[in-house]
Amino acid sequence: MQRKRALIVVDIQNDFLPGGVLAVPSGAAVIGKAAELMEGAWDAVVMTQDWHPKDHVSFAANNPGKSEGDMIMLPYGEQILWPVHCVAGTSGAAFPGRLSDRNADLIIRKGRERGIDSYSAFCAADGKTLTGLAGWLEERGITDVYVCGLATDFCVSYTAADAANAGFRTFVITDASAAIDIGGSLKAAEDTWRKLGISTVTTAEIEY
Ligand code: VGL
Ligand code: ZN
Repeated sequence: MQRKRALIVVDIQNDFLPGGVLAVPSGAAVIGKAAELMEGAWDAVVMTQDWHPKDHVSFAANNPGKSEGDMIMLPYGEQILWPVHCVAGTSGAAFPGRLSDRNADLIIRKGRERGIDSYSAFCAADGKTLTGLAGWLEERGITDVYVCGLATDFCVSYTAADAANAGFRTFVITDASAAIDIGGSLKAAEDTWRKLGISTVTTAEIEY
């Protein structure tokens, strides 16, 4: 079988970068790596953007009496509360200037529904609301999915897990990703990758 590879660049947005409201430590280093990857010979390149309405349920400010980092219970399960971030159309939600979307075939915007958070590029946090990305990749004959971006232990990991569960051979590009690492979240992500047969690679190991 001919293998076809897709690159998914997850949430490299100003709010997750130094100076942003939810800056991922060492997030800046991934911009150059991701930009370099996006110049490679992929069969498809997908970017994602966290893209929330102002009144999104995942913002601590929209949950009276709650603070950032608190957990609340929603119909679909536990939800961690974040600072206000990646509000649709703001500069915080934009890609940094150094990361061009020129080579993107598809840009997925997620977290647009007020009451449901969305880490994965494939599916919202309710486990039901699909973005259509699995079908989009399948219809193009993609067999292998490479995921990088921010944050390793949230949106990158959830995207990789859903890719693996959808039947794609899945890789996380570690040096083109950076983690938030709260409450053991990076270790939990790595455990999930092992269970699902997700491999890790570095940008230098990818051959075109
Ligand atoms: C993300 C927290 C909240 C991410 C998105 O892109 O990893 N993290 N929303
Ligand atoms: Zn978000």
